[in-house]
Parts: sequence; structure tokens; C-alpha cells
Amino acid sequence: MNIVKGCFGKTKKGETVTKYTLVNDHGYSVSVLNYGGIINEILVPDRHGIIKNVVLGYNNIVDYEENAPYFGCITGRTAGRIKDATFSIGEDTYVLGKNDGNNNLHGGFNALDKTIWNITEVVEKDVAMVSLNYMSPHLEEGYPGNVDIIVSYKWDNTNQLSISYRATTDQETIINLTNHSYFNLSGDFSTDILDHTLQIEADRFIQLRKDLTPEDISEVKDTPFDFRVAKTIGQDINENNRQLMIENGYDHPFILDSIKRPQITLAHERSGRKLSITTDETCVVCYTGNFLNAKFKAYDEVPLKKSAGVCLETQYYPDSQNFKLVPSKTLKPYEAYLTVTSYHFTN
Ligand code: G6D
Repeated sequence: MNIVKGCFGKTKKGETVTKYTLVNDHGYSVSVLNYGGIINEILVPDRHGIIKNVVLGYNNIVDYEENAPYFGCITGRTAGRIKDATFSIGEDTYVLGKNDGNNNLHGGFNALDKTIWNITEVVEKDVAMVSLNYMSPHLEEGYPGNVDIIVSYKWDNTNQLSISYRATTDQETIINLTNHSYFNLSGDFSTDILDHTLQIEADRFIQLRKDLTPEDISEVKDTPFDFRVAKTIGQDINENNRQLMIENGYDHPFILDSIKRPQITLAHERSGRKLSITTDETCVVCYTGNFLNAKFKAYDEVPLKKSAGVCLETQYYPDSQNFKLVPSKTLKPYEAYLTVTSYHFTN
């Protein structure tokens, strides 16, 4: 195991962006930036041992700062949308940035995806890890509490990437973190992921309003949202279904089965690459890159098409303070927020 550091560039504010590449003994690697905790590359083999990068991203910081739909980033303080960009805790109401119409998306205008994180490195015999730390001050982007956040990326010799999210606060607050990587297991970003097979152990999903905030809970049975048996993402994506039509594809939280592991499996038949995701979280948002288009050029050269990548964002119920059909969840001063999601790549 090894960690290779390299300069990735400087932000508009002149902050140095460093790339940390975690390399295992097989030569397969995960690269992470201190800017936004972005997963910049994941290099894993196909069935013939050919190594390709399987996540969308850029090889320059300007594009990440100015033209990135959350490629690979730590997302928060709250992943997803907060209706009307407001929430209450007890008698107190908090107002967040309205960076998505009338709602807050992914923590606001200058959220964790645009933050410079302090990184520490650990290399052991079978594990390489980077831990990213950031102290988010009280009322940053409108959220209460001085919140100390640690996100760790651990890469090992079985090609498993484990992401742990930890946080503590000095005042009751809300926090719901995820990673927003776009996977394309073919490694060819000129293609889309409609040929990937996906299995999600979820009997229910969350229906969204037209403004994409959580509205209702529905069974997946007899709908295009039934991924309990593996099927290609493209099989039902163009069905005449209201939820698919308002979202221009899948962009929905799935409520995960609490027993079966791994809960999510993504596979690409032609290359033989497979991704198995195991999480202690309640939901996964499956977003099929519905708004990707040629203005996004992966790694400076490949103009993307719609659905060039699929996001599988594990998290708690989105907007649980406002979405009354799920238990609301806050972080209190005497508690610790801790959640772990593992991504196991096989071929
Ligand atoms: C769109 O609705 C989707 C989100 O789910 C996604 O995270 C974002 O694009 C990148 O707003």
C-alpha cells in the first residue's frame, strides 16, 4: 500500500489543491482531492486486467470550481433538497441558501463540496487511508452549531473503498452526508450507463414533487423503480411514468432493506466490472445523471452525454425535518454522527 501526493492546482482564492492517490499492492487506486473531498479517480481492472478510471471528473481545479455537478464530492451539511430552504429544531427556525429554485440543494452555495479539508494520511500493510477534517462554524450556510466533521477514505488490497463520516456539534443541528461520485464501470465516458445492471434491495422509494423535494412513500412493486431483481438501468427509464418524467430519469431516494447485504449492486457485463455497496444508512439516492450533457467534458476531453454516470448516494431520509412521513433526525451535543458506506470493486 502507498499514498502518492501531487499538486493538482490552486483554487480561485489561491488555496493549494493536492491530490492523494491511494495505491494498493495490485496497482489499483483511488485518488482524493483536499478540495471538496472529491474522489477524482478510481482505477480498477476489467475481466482482462485492463485498468480504467470508473468515476466522472476533471483533471483541473477550474472545472471543478466552475462547471461540476458535484462530481465525486463530499456532499452536505445535508445531501438532497431542503424544502423552502428552511427547517426547524424545536422553536427555532433556520434559513439556508436557496441555491436550487426555492429550495436548498446539497448544503447551499458554498457547502462542503467547495471546502478545503485538512488531510492526514495513514499507510499500513493492507490499508491506505486519508482522513479529511473540517470545522464548520455556527451558521455556516445557515446551519446551527460548530460542527467538527471527519470523513475518512480507506482503500485496501481487496479493492474495497470504505467511507466513514463522523461529526460532533456544540448545538443541536442537522447533518446528512454522502459522496456524490458518478460511476461508469465501462471506463469509457463517451458512453452512458443505461447498459449497466443495477440491483437495489428496496421495497419502497420516495416520490418527489415537481420541485424534487420528498412528497410521499411508494412501493416499488409493479413500477419502473423495482430494482429488487437486477435489471439494466435503461430497461424502464423511458416508461410513461410521472416520477420518471418530472425527473427526466431516476433521481429518487430508495428505502433500503435492513437485512440484505450488499444492498446495492452495479455491474457492467461487457467489462466484467462490478460494484457492490454496503451501508449502514437508511436510503440511497439513485441519480442517473439526467442533466449531464456535452458542456461537461470529462478529464478535459470527453464531452458527456445524458446518463454518462450513475450516482448512488447513501444517506438518511432527505429533508427529514420537513418530510413528515419519516422520523426526523438531528445531531445533539452529547451525540456523535457516524455512518459508514463501503464500495467493493470486483471483476
Ligand atoms: C440535479 O436533481 C439532481 C440532483 O439529485 C443531483 O445531485 C444534481 O443534479 C447534481 O439537481
